[in-house]
Amino acid sequence: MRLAAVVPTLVLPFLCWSCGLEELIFTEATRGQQVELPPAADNLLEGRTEAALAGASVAVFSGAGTRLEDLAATAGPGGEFTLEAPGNTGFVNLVVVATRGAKSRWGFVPEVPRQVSVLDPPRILPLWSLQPGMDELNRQTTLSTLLLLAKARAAGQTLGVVAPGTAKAAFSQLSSLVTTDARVTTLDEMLARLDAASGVPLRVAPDDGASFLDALALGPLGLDYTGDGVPELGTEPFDAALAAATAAFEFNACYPQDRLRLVLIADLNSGMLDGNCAPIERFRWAKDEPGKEVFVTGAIHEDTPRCGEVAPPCLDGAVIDAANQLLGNWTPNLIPMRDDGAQGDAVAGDGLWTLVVDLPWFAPLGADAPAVRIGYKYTFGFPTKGWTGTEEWPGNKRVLELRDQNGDRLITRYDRFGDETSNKDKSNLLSPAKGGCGVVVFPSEGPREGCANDVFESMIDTDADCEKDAWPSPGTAGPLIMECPGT
Ligand SMILES: [Ca+2]
Ligand SMILES: [Ca+2]
Ligand SMILES: [Ca+2]
Ligand SMILES: [Ca+2]
Repeated sequence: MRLAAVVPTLVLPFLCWSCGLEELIFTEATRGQQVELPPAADNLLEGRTEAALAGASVAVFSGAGTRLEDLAATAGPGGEFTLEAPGNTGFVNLVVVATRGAKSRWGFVPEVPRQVSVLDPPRILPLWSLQPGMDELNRQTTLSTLLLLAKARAAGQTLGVVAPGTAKAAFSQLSSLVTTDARVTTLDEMLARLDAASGVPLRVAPDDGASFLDALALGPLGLDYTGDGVPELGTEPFDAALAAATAAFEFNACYPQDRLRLVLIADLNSGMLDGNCAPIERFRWAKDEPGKEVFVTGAIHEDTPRCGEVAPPCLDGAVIDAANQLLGNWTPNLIPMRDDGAQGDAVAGDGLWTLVVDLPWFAPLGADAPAVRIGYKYTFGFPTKGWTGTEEWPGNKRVLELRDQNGDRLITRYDRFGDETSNKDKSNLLSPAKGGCGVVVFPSEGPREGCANDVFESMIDTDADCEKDAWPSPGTAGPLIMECPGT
């Protein structure tokens, strides 16, 4: 880190511990000095598996089922392990999986708070302090975690969108249901039989519709996991028992109705193709210089309904002003994007720059109804520098209407830096053959023959065949969630 070399001369003369080094560093950083924030110290998540799994490898998954590659450990001879979680990131609804041979034990962690200050030392967080019942990973924690995952899936969601407090309470409740509710007891007994025979061959994130139980692990002769003396070859009895047990408890995912999380991803890699399937000239307008970084700037779009001018739904002027500040309000090279693997950026140094920002929002009343829109543009520059030689292109902006297109309660917009065929509002270079007409049109403006409307989050082409094939990953960002009223 450059910090160690720079800070002593730059900051120490002003240093008083009571006034807070962190504030000073932020001030210097936002003034554009060559100062980097020191990373926050790790959160050390201390857990334990039951002794039978001593030496197990420990992996961590997000509530949506993504393996978090950087969080891994090996259990010691007593089953103890420590996961080193980066302190600059808060996590919710983590699934911890300890595996040794065919045996595995699952556990659940509702919330790991990020470190408060970069000055704080590494923080030790025993898993039991984050989730009651997590003193050790055992069959009970496996059962409870499985039920949380299955409950979310039964509602057409993932555990990632459940309010952590709601999931935490449900997890605690499940340890008593196993003795009081026959549906949960039946499932627990199946897990016990499977474990005695072959380990618990479960999958955290089975494909859509597939069983959490790995049928292949049942072997060619099957296993009697129902306890009637007849081996099962398939997962149906298990799936039915799991469905019944998920009906034994309740939780709901609740979302704020006045905010929506936006994940902007700007791809700065070379060799990218635009909407015409032609190479993108990244540095046609921006100058390529070492040490530059990607910034974004923008504001709530002027078409967004403003309260006092139109009937609700609308945004208040003060709310719009605050959001404009979050977006940089058209000051270039002010709001940095991140390619350091933190705060929503999935992978450090991969040329995909990420900004996660929570914006004011209302649900539009229909497909053609007014909605919250933003204008924005990327720059490649040094902090506080002007537009010249840094912006993607002069004069135009990108436009985006905040409508969730794939039901994940996030707006994830992946853009290729300098792509003049995308959501660039004017002088758009998408060819007529690809649906271009020189400008970008919102569908709510009515059909306009021959005009593209690339104004939403959209699928992307991940394999360079010029066909869109997948929704972009929101990285480590999850949707905004809240405790449900009355729970
Ligand atoms: Ca059986
Ligand atoms: Ca990245
Ligand atoms: Ca979405
Ligand atoms: Ca493709």
